[in-house]
Amino acid sequence: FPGNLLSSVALVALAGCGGHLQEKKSAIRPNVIFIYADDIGYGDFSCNGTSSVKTPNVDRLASEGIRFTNAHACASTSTPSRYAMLTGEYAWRRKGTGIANGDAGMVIPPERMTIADMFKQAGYETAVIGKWHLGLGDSVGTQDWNHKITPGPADIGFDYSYIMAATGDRVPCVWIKNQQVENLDLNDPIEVSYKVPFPGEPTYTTHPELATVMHPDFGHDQSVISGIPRIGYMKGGHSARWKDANIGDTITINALRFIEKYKDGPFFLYLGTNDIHVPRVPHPRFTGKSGLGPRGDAILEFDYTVGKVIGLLDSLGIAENTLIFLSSDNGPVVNDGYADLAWQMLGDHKPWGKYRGGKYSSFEAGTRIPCVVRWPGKVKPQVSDALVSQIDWFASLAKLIGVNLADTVAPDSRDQLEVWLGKSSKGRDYVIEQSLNNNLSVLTSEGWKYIQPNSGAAIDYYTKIELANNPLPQLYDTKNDPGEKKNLAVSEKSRLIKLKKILNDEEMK
Ligand code: NG6
Ligand code: CA
Repeated sequence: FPGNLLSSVALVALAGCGGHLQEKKSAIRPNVIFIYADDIGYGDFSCNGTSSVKTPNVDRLASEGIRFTNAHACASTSTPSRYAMLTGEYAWRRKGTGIANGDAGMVIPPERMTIADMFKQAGYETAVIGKWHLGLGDSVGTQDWNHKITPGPADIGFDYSYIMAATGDRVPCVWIKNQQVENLDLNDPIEVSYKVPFPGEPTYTTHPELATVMHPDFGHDQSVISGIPRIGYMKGGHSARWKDANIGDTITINALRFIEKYKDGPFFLYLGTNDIHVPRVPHPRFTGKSGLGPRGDAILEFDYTVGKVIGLLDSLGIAENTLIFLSSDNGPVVNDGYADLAWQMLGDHKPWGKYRGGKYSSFEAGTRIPCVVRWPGKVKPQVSDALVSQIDWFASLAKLIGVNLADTVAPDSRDQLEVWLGKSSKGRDYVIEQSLNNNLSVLTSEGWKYIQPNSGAAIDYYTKIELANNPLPQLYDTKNDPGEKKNLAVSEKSRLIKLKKILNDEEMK
């Protein structure tokens, strides 16, 4: 047996055994990789049918594994989605889990057990590489970017971290390796503010000519870093600033190095890509290749990353003991604030597939994301229509590796291992969805969807996305009406009451 498939390795503290560690004979411990895309929609991959962009590596993964058609992220924006995925607790239960700025304090408190803690405690080597977007340090604006920043990923279970603090469009635009800024010259210290510009430092408003790589369409008019105007102000750290065209490669290379180093396993790698979040500046070798402009080219770059990862697993001979989850943090957006011709060049491409809305929205395209699970030899290739949610990765993988979770850990996560491994088609009874406005929805396995009444804007002024905010309750039959066009709240009163109760009960927990 390869080292990480030993059959008797998971030591489990069993309740009622006086704290004695007991071996669980049945547990196996594959490597686990999350390839977590940013803003890639259900329809962005060719395996999901409505894409004009060819994604051969994702499609290969799908054909060798399970392609889920009814999989959900926990929220339609990044920070709450990642918070819930990593902690197994819905983000809407916690304050301060909305879209984080680059100077946010750590959103997951160190005392909360994460899925990385779980793997680490079970003896895995753990890493997060790529987009973080979960804050660093004690509280907003208090970080000293020129020294070790704590708390950080190491405090919530990641042995190794190589991250962007927030998003590609937010300062600080630097790589942070094991909680220290990489390539920093201490004679040019970094300062960050989300309140006021630094005196004498140019911004896009004062110096638009500095935007040599990309211009904003809306927002994104503060510090100009590496030729791109961003959200937030940043001073110093010139030697550490990333070049956007290299972000994809930097993340990929670091992920490959980690896999290679720990090939004997078991390892847990959370690989969060920056693709295809704005600003979309894939490497020049992808420029013009999709025919859809930078957004499509960034999808190609994402697919390239996937290809590199699965290619390395093949060449190291560890594909069969590596379980991959590929998914996205939220649904798609076409124009998210930069002048990158995304609408003009969209053509027939449907990032949202047959669903309505997109990123930020309560409509299905907000959280119904692409999802593929591959484990050669263990998982039979198939398409699964089971209703699944990323909230369950935690409890399901705990089950897989033989860890018993205390009741206080991952409270919203349920063991759905059989479904994730394609042995059962009976997924969740319902999933809970969360929008930008923190509006909640319930979708049941029968396809009934209830969206809470909300006074927010119906359509986002800038992105043009239909947010599904409506002062009246909405009820859709998504099996027969996947585009959520016909509100049945009045004619299906009893169903409405039933779904409302599910949501109320969840909120009371
Ligand atoms: C929005 C940004 C958007 C993106 C988003 C977070 C503007 C106008 N829009 O506020 O560009 O950064 O936040 O995206 O600033 S997420 O995928 O990380 O949640
Ligand atoms: Ca996102």
